[in-house]
Amino acid sequence: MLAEGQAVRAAGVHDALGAMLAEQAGFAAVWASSLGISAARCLPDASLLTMTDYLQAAVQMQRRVGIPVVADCDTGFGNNLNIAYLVHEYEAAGISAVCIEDKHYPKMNSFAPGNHDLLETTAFARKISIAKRVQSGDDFFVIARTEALISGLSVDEALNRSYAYAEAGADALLVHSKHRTSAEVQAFLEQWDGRKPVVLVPTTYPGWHFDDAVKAGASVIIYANQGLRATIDALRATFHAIITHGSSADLEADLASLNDVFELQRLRQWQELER
Ligand code: SPV
Ligand code: MG
Repeated sequence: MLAEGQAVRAAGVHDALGAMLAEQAGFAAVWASSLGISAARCLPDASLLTMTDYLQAAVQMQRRVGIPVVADCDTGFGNNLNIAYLVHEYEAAGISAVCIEDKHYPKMNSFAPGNHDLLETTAFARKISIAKRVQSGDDFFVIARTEALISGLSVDEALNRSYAYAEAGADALLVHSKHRTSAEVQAFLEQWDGRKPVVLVPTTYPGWHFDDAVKAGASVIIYANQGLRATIDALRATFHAIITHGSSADLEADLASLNDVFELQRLRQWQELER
């Protein structure tokens, strides 16, 4: 889609069920979110889970959907050799795209208080060039993510870093921002020369319509945690109602049916295998 100039929407998910629901809703890709995968274990998104944990989660998603899984690989889980190992493992496992960010390992989630210091530009560019050098096929996609704006640096710094990462071979640049409006990323897009697609994550500026983001020059928009937050609210409200009302009767009309569950499990196709 990117090669044809089409913009892509990706939904952040933490498991195969979320990936399938995103695909059914019409998303062109899923984002195997480090925040979501950690939160599903009630752990902070702070490099506590290992590469193997994240890889397994991404593979579980990719096996069940036809759209690409973009694996959020944090900082690449270590140094240059960890990057090379990551690319070997993810590519061999059939994951289409990885995203690696320019913070130090261990990293902290972009919206959480903590250390958001960045690697030197050249050091991270080297990680990207190693990632691209060790991939074996032509289709593997490496997104370089700069946390420059998250760590309080300027749009110019984000641009300088993005150009350096593009030169190092990145297939796309993710520019993360925690600004309350799209102003910061719009300033970035106005100056970006378009040599590679730009990926945005409008968590703190949710009012920016997809069409407007695309008009401004964005190519991929990741709705990183809306699904996770919806899940939390849905489970909390459901469990609370059952405890409060003493039964689930009042809820039934608003709950997915068991047939719906069986469809998502492709139960009929599985049962046909036995015939
Ligand atoms: C994620 O979803 O894990 C991300 C996006 O990396 S953010 O949580 O905004 O850092
Ligand atoms: Mg993440």
